[in-house]
Amino acid sequence: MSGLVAGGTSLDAFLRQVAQSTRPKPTPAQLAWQQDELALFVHFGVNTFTDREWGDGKESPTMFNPTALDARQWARAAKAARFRMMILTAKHHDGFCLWPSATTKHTVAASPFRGGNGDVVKEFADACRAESLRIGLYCSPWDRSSPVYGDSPRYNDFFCDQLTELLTRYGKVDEVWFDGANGEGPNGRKQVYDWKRFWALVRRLQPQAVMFSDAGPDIRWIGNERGSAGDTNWSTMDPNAVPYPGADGLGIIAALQNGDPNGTVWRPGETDVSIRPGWFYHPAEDAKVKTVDQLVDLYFTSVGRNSKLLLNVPPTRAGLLHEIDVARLAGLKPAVAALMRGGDVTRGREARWASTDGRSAGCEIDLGRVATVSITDLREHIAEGQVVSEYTVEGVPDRSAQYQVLSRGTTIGYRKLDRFPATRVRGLRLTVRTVAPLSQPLQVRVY
Ligand code: FUL
Repeated sequence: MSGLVAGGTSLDAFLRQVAQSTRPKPTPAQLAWQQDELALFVHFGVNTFTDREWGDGKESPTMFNPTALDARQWARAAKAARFRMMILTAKHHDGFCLWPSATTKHTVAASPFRGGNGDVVKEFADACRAESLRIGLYCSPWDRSSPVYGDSPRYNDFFCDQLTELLTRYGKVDEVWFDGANGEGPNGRKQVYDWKRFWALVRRLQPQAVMFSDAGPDIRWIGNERGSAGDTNWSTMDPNAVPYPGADGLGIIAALQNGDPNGTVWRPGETDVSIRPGWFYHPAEDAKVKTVDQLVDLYFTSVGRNSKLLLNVPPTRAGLLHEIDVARLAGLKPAVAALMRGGDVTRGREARWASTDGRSAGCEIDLGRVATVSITDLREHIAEGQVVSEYTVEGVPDRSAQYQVLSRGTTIGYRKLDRFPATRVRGLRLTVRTVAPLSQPLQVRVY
């Protein structure tokens, strides 16, 4: 692997090092966010009780009445399913606050929940901590109940006050989630959000938290709610491609799906999708919960495409995750493990790396026995950035046979998983093209 790691004394080696070192890299928080792989989204609020997806802000807070709310049950289900974080809709578009905010009367304090003394955000944060899960909060900018929405400076103050409450009352927060939805329509109220101010406030109050929105600044939306990251998915991005959350126009979805190999910022994509057709719980959807096989597919099209899966599992009116959802959730990781049950066949075998120039590299692995394989799992050392733009994995059952392609694609990044028909192999060959030299050999696992 001598030619792989830029070093040595030649001018060529020096130039390679420069090309590598100027590329964007993740912050420690972005890296930890990605390594978690799985996060649970929790949509809960007045919509749970009205059976709607978007409330209009006119709901009476008295209808919010979960009778058996147990955030520990959510957290235990997440933990048991190997999820590492939970993100709660502290406020959705209807403006109802799941915490007793001083900014509005449209909150849990005006509901029968815990006799008006309840605080769902607190119970949620406590439950996350008890189960060692990271904590994320979603605070919708679009607010249909706030009377000052549309009076831009006043609403921006109001929104900052809400963020301040959320980010100072509940201890450490790891992700702040902003969406770009706005259904006001052409004759609706027009609010100009002060995104720079919101982002600076979050940075000041919770410097370690990553911020998610279509426009980052730390994590970008993946461009759809179907659970599918771009097959080509760079974690680098042109910050001007999506100027603000909710921006639409030509090329925006492609920019979110694919990122940009020449992008100047590190902004990995998060894949949010619901286990049910809706984001909020609706009894009529109990028969439409995604199956374990569907969840496995989502794992491959998100985590397996250099993204992170943010899977929504909405609590019922009782305030509990439904048993069907909990069972499906619990089935995901074991089902992925079952696909890999034969173990990594390259384990303990030497990968002989060769590099022809700074833009390509490859390795061969002799397995020492014939093995049947059906999954490749490739990983770049993303702490130093992302550089692979094309890869091919080939296998051969014996020395006299021809190599055949097992998997091929474009980007790898944190992790690229490919499934293919079971094939008998003894020798493996990986070739990659890169946009800058690899800082370290790729991690290759084959199951
Ligand atoms: C969107 C919202 O409009 C949906 O209701 C949901 O919360 C989804 C995750 O984000 O912007």
